[in-house]
Amino acid sequence: MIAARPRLPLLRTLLRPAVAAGMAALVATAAVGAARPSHAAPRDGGDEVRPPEPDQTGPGIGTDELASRRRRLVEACGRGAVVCLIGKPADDLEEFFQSPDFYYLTGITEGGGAAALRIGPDGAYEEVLFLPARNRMQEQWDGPRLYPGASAQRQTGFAATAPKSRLGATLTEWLAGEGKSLWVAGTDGRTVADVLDRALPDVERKSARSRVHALRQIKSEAEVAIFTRAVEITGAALVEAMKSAAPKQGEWELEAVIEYMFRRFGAERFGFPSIVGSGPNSCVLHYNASTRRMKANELVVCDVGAEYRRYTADITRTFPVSGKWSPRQREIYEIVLRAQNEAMKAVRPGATIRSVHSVAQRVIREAGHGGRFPHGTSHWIGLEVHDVGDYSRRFEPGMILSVEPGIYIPEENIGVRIEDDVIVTRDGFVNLSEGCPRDPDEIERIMAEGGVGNARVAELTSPNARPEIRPERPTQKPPTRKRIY
Ligand SMILES: [Mn+2]
Repeated sequence: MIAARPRLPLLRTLLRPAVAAGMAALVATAAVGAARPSHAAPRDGGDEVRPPEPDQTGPGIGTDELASRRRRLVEACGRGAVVCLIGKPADDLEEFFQSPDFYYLTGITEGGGAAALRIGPDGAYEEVLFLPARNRMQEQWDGPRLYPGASAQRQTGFAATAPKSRLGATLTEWLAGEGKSLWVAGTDGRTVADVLDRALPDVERKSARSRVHALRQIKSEAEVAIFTRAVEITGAALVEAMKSAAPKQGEWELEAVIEYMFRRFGAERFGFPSIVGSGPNSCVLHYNASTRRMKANELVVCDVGAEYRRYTADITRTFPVSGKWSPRQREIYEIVLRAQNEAMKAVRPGATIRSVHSVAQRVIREAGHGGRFPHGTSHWIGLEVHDVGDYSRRFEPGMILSVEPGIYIPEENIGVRIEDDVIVTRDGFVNLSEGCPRDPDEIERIMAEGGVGNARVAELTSPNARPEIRPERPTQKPPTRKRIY
């Protein structure tokens, strides 16, 4: 997916797809980690319940790593900092999706939580997780949820938990004395205001947002493992799309193949609405209606990303609907491929998004298509498809970015974009999506095979005519039924 210019920080929120209601009731697998035994609910006080076990076979993030992120945040805020993290409020009517910052720091996917963090007077790190009190009536509707107690401590790795109603009192106590300041991170500003205005109407607060985002920019090994899975799934989906594509097929069918593959390999959902644009739609950068039938001799651009454990991949492949490039399509494709390869080679510590972009621009300009590359080459990727963080920050090992040049020629119905996800290493980069073919000959070979989208399925048997909603009115009155009771 292409980063809009100017960048829209809310894009991800606006694009957020439907979230299965059940997800809200789960603490992320990532957060729960492997340390938890997979059977028998713990018996704290005899009646404690916990959310059902999510699938834990894939990579995850341990509670130790989450705790160290929180601690690093407090340290980054400086001496005397008290940090308040606020999650999205619980809401059973709207689809729930946890704030990425709060999720990054706590691993909690449920609503209504908050946390207080500080370096205590004795120099030791302290933290408390605040949760809504248990509501058994609500559990009948939403299933078990986190509530204050030993079970939540175990699941989240927080050293202490307390009822949400104690948040204000705890912060007030921690902020007493000289040289203290309240830093806030987590959900959007309005929610923060709602919560803190009630708890601490007179305390001045500072935003810890940019500090959280700076942490999020450098991915840990565990994050890279999760992200790599998201990339692998997305690559497999694109290969299946290449195999499945055929003239007369609907864009929606190709989109369904891709999204089926996401789910088949355990991705929770797509990280952004899939872009599957054929012919004229290949030139529409954020086309996602997918309502057109593809024609032979056209290209189709598939810009898609599986979301796995909340991390989203973002890969684009362009291929000929009929499985064979026309000479002109191949010519344009090879320019974009060259621009992408050259731009990737510029990825190394110390480089910037701007410097990578200028390489891609130069290759495309020198090939005579300077005015046909209207978007940026790169954006950060992670928990959000257009991930947070300073876009002018020099590359450091562990940063993940897209490299996605494109050329669009609407008058020829030719739009080509190629996008891969690369990670900055100590001495250069690794293309994490290398496994998804880009070579035009290899794409032709793959497309000669059939895919899941070509499988024979039962035909619909209903007649094409508009079905009768109501039988014709009888000309005679029906006989009156005898009342039998
Ligand atoms: Mn992208």
